Amino acid sequence: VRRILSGIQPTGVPHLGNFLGALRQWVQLQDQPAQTVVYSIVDLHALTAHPPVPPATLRDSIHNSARVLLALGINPKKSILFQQSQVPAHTQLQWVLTCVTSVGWLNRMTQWKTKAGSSPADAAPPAALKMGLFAYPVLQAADILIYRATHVPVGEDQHQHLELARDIAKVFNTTYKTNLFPMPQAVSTSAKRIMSLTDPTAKMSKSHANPKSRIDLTDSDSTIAKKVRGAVTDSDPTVTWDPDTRPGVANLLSLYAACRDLDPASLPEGELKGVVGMVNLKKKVAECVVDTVRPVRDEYLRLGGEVGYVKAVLEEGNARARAEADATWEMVMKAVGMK
Ligand code: AQP
Repeated sequence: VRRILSGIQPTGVPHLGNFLGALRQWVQLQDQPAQTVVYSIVDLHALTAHPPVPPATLRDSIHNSARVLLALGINPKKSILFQQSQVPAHTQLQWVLTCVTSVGWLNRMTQWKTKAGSSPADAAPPAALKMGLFAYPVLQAADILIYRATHVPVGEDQHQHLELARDIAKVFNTTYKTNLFPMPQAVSTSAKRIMSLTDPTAKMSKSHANPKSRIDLTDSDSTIAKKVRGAVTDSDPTVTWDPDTRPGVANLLSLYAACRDLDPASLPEGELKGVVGMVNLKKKVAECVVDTVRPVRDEYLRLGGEVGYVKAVLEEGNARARAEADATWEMVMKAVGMK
């Protein structure tokens, strides 16, 4: 039986990169028979943001993330939608996993190295960096393993962390001579990493300071058009697929392709044949992004009048997730000898 788990950080409003890289797939996966599907708003992970997210903002982001997830089609009858911090077994398991995870493994994590800003791979990270950021992938492994998940739909940027979760599962099983944790495997979309509109060499990110760098799933049609118009490209007016030399144009083509389920390399000689000039390309891209975002945003706005419903969905999800997670925690305590 498949057990599916994934999560999203409430560090802001989910954006188009989250949607095309992961969330769209969350919706599709919940329609298959005989499986357990668990989707988490991972607020404990959001505490690793620096500077910290102000409490009132975090509270709003948790609620708004739930609203966006419901708006894009997560169905609480088919999936358990819950808030991570309300299920204590995540952090309980994290501690146990921390005790079998090597510091060397965590030091190799690209996200840690990027966020730590230590570009030479062997440079020591600044001492003021927080333990939470370093241990983030262990909590992520606990998020997955506490549901004994077999399938994890995540964007390409998270594959290294998932690989680590498998290593941690393996070392736990070996250390405690058990087969408690199955090896979780990634489920990927064809949309790879969606890049920032203002810097096509960095990924589109919720927590980036410049809101023009991303398209939020709650943006109006005119905001989307404005952001796409402002996207960084280059001075060549032709439309070609050259991710290495023309990353800005490639990112626009990737967006178009992902929204329409096409191969981006095929666009210059296919659907976008004859399009010349960045203004024209951006018009085309804005149109298809608007078509993709509009239904989600409209439902999000409608759910603004249903605060009680959104809260009730999370509360019920929290209780169901606790039951699932506590069952695994019992098994972990027995395997380790705490019970
Ligand atoms: N740019 C992206 N392109 C494709 N997929 C992406 N994902 C994130 N950014 C992109 C995927 O979205 C899911 C949820 O992400 P997350 O909230 O757990 O954390 P993140 O990867 O750190 O996303 P952000 O938006 O960059 O958040 P911040 O700024 O808070 O760090 C994941 O499956 C991720 O792969």
